[in-house]
Amino acid sequence: FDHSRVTVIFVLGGPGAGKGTQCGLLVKDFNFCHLSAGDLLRVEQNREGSEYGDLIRTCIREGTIVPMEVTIKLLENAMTAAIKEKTGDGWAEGKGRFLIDGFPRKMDQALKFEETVCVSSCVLFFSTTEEVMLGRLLERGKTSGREDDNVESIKKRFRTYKNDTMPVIEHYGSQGKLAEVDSSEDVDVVYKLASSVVEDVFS
Ligand code: UP5
Ligand code: MG
Repeated sequence: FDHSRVTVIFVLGGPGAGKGTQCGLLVKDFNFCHLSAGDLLRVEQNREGSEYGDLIRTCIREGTIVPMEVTIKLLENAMTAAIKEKTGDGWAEGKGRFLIDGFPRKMDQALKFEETVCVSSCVLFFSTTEEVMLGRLLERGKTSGREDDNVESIKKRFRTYKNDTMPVIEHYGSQGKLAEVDSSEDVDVVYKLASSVVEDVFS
């Protein structure tokens, strides 16, 4: 995708930091297409005939990262489909705005995606403490049905986040592309900060 015609914002933050919640709100105000890498993987996991179902299930439960080829392909396909669907609907060709949520979570994915799919404009980083994230995930786990919303899996997700994803965040920090938002507060307080970051990207 041509970076001058498609805007990609990566949305990062630890498990339960509030990425999905904030993306859901940003979509309404900024006409984004929201693609959650985790959601795309969960759909692929359950797709009949998928050759990656078992692999994805194991990685998600263990909090490890699915091989990047799988995730990048899913994202690329979803971007192509969104552009096709939205062209003519306020998305004059090439004005596509994408929020890519929960990706890239490892350096190799970041480099590969930007080399082969599209360069990102900015990285929106939701930061808070493990204590806050744990509380939110356990609460959500009562009803989410997500196989990774249990203490065992959550601990593994935190470990992967520290070891693999923090270096990605530092990388974008050193490129001057990182916009950090404290996501410890209430949803609407966090949203004020997040939406002002996005306004700056488009102004
Ligand atoms: N909540 C949200 N904001 C709140 C606030 N301000 N105050 C109070 N409560 C708040 O929020 C989590 C919960 O907190 C919700 O109940 C919400 O109401 C509440 P949510 O917005 O869902 O947080 P989010 O950051 O999206 O948390 P999520 O659990 O989705 O984060 P993960 O990054 O862990 O999950 P993801 O789906 O991205 O990935 C899952 C797995 O997929 C990974 O562990 C990995 O195995 C795999 N994966 C890959 O392999 N590769 C990828 O590229 C991506 C994923
Ligand atoms: Mg999410």
